[in-house]
Amino acid sequence: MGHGVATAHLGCARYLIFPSPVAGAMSLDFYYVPLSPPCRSVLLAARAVGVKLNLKLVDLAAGDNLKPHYLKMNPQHTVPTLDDKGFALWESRAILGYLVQQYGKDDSLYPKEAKKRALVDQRLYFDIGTLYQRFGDYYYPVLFSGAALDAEKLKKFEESVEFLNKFLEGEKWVAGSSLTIADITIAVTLSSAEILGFEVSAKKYPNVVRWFTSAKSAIPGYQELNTPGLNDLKALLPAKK
Ligand SMILES: N[C@@H](CCC(=O)N[C@@H](CS)C(=O)NCC(=O)O)C(=O)O
Repeated sequence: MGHGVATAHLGCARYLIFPSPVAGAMSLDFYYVPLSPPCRSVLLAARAVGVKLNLKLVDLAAGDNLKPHYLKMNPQHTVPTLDDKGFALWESRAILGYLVQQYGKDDSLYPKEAKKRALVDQRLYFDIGTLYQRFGDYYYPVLFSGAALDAEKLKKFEESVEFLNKFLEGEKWVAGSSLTIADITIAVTLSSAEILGFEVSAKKYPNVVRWFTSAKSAIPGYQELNTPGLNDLKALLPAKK
């Protein structure tokens, strides 16, 4: 989501009930907005790792992220931002890697072995630079600037889902044989497109559909942590005339 997000009712009260804390775990301050896909990736990764987040809802419309204390922590003023006892980190995919390395019980979500990690990184960069980028190029002008859907931008997004379909040929997960943080961030991107009306077609993208179905049940807390923000995103769609 770009700058100047026109927000969205943030529905604060509803979010105070999640995510459920993990008993005995450490707590990290987490600045977020549920409708933001990068924020939802972090919620899911934290649950998968077993880290409790001390949730701090940021009201972008009110400029919470432009206040001095926020800018001191993150001069780029984006959500999500993690504050681990004074260590501030933003960029969701960097946060996902950090959570696994710092707090994971093992490295399965972000393997240490060079080639396995390189493959996860490739998929993370594919998401930030291609899949999520093209998703945003297509949908965000409609949600935040009142623009019309652009067929050329849709073609570019469809091409990126076709790439994903090819990556998944004969593979259970997006970066090898086990679930990783790349599955989390890519599932969040795809679910965000789906809620906004993109058809994840079994005919066009059979491998993606097979993987997406598995990911939705294998990612811990998927429905609980992803669905409320998806619904908020959908509510930003202009009413059909
Ligand atoms: N690549 C970043 C994107 C962060 C981003 O653009 N966040 C948006 C909300 S989805 C935001 O903070 N917008 C307000 C601003 O940039 O001031 C990530 O994955 O964390």
